Amino acid sequence: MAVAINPYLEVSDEVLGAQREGKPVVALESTIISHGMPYPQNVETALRVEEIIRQSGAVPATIAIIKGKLKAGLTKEEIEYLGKKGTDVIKASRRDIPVLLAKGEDGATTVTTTMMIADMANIKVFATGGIGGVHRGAQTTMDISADLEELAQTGVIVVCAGAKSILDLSLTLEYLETHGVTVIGYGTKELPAFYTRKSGFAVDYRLDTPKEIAQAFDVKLKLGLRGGMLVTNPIPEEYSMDPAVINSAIDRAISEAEKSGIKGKETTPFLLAKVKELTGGDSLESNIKLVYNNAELAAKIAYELCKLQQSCNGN
Ligand code: PSU
Ligand code: MN
Repeated sequence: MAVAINPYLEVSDEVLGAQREGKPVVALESTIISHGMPYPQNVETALRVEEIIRQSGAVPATIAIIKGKLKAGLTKEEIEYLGKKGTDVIKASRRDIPVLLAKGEDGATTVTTTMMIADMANIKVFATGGIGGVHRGAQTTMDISADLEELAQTGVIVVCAGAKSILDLSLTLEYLETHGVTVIGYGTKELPAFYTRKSGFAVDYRLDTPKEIAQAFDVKLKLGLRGGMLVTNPIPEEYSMDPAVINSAIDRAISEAEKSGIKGKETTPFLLAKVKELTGGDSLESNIKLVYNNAELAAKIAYELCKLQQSCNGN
């Protein structure tokens, strides 16, 4: 069994069972639980996302670092634990793994570390809300999320709702292009901007079905091409926000972050919390709904990919 050769990886029985039976599995991150949303909505959302994935015929694998182990598949109690501990859990990126594991500590996994652990556990599809990217002002701060580097090197499909305009979307797309990451728009030619369906920037390809997305990724795997794929799924119309409202909140949040000297890994959680505060909670509601929407799409892609993969042909 693959797990035996990695003493730090713990894949849950449910996930292992699903893989053995050739059932689709969808990975989920935990920074969105600890740093992306307040308690108790974070725990409610995390559990509901798992339920949606199950209803869509796949098995959820929420990923986190717990007591020095890389876990794929958490219990309800572990999700509750991370949600309650909130920002006291270390936000763990690639650079944090060696020390956290050596010390036996906990870590909330970002898109980067969730992709890494999913890949170790042979999970190919991952659903989240938004990815990190090139921050506005990166020309001087050099603040570029490690998520982009991970997409360049790790073979996992990441389903998100595009990127928030707390980032420089144009530079984020340039970076992805340079690193050979295909950006797919699900049913759209335009990159969605998380809270809104439009950004004014084009994606690389519009694909209209989960099957087409799975087919493209399957080609990538069969060719042995390094790296992941980014699927951007627009927020459902009824939950999308007024661009003027959300953009002014984002602008204010960014200027407050600058004034307070917020830097490094604190930047994204700070901006997310500020935007939520400035929109009186409306942005949290949209955020939750788009995560559900992404989970459903990811489950469908995982199902189609499973059909295309050798390991699932036995069924
Ligand atoms: N963007 C969101 N919500 C999130 C994050 C980003 O809209 O919860 C989280 C994800 O875990 C992502 C991380 O991987 O923030 C990126 O952090 P940074 O910008 O520090 O790389
Ligand atoms: Mn950063």
